[in-house]
Amino acid sequence: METQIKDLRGRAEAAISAASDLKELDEVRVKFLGKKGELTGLLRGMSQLTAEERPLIGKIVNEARADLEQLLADKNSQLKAAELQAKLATEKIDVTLPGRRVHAGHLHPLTLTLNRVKEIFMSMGYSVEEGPEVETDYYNFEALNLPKDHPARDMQDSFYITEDILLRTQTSPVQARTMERHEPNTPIRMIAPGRVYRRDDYDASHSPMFTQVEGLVIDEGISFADLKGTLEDFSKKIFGDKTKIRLRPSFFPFTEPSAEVDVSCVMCHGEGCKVCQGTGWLEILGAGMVHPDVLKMSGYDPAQVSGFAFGLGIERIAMLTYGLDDMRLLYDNDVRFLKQF
Ligand code: 2U9
Repeated sequence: METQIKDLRGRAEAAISAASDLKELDEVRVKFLGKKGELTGLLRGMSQLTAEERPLIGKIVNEARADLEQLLADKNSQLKAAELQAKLATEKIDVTLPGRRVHAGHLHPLTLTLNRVKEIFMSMGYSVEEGPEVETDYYNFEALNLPKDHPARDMQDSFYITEDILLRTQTSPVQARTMERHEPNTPIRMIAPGRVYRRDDYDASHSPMFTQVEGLVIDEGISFADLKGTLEDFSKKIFGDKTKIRLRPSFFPFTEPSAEVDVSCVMCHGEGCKVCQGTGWLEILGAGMVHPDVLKMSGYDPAQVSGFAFGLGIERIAMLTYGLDDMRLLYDNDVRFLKQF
């Protein structure tokens, strides 16, 4: 029996050392040390031994089991370490690979243009006021000297919600509301930026919705010279120092006198080109002295104070500063266009 144990030990040791993975090693364990394994089988045969032989053989079997278990444990850790090593080799991280770019958005060209216009007027001490886009007929028309039957209402074909409520056609109602909020005859120096709505075509130069900035200055002794100086200053700041302005007589129901304001062409500086249609001038602003009746309507006294007002379209300024030939580019939200700003 001793030789049988020795032989079993030899085969088991060889099998353990030959095992190339954990599965194989476990098979070896079951074959030799398992419940139905060879060593257990040998133990069963001990019943045939004499009383003297039994403790001796028992000791040898136990030693063999302990040694083989130790060998199995050692081999087990060795194989586990090798498997981990192999896994690490395939999962290597290349820290030199370039990172994934995070695409951050940025402000829309219209917002950039509006921000620039706001900055210029804020630097001149203007406040920025806002108001509702859904307006009453009173603030949109009546308070601005456009009574119900006034033909000039047709100039701004409107989107009505009810007979008395409409989408504002200009930001002027914000000025009327601001005047009403003020103590009568106290100075105002404000701009009102925002979206306005008119029934219009949708093409390269028209849109039923666009962005306006209107301005209003009221104080004692405000004159047409203040208006002209302010708009000249603004034009130079937005289009460059060499920009000239030119005023032509015009008509608006809420201002008297009224003017259209042109700037020297931003492309050709007055030489005449495609953008200015050969004239050397671009129309960008409407302006005038606030009509006395408009002052009165909002609680101001035209005998004590006077004021000027102006209005411009942000889309037009954006198209001129960025050289765009189609206004719809500003509304399409095509990322290929937007990412250029
Ligand atoms: C009050 C008094 C006066 C606002 C003004 C204009 C002239 C004007 C248009 C130009 C092109 C807007 O973008 S545009 O369509 N605006 O020409 N707007 S004066 O006058 C006011 C407003 C409110 C109480």
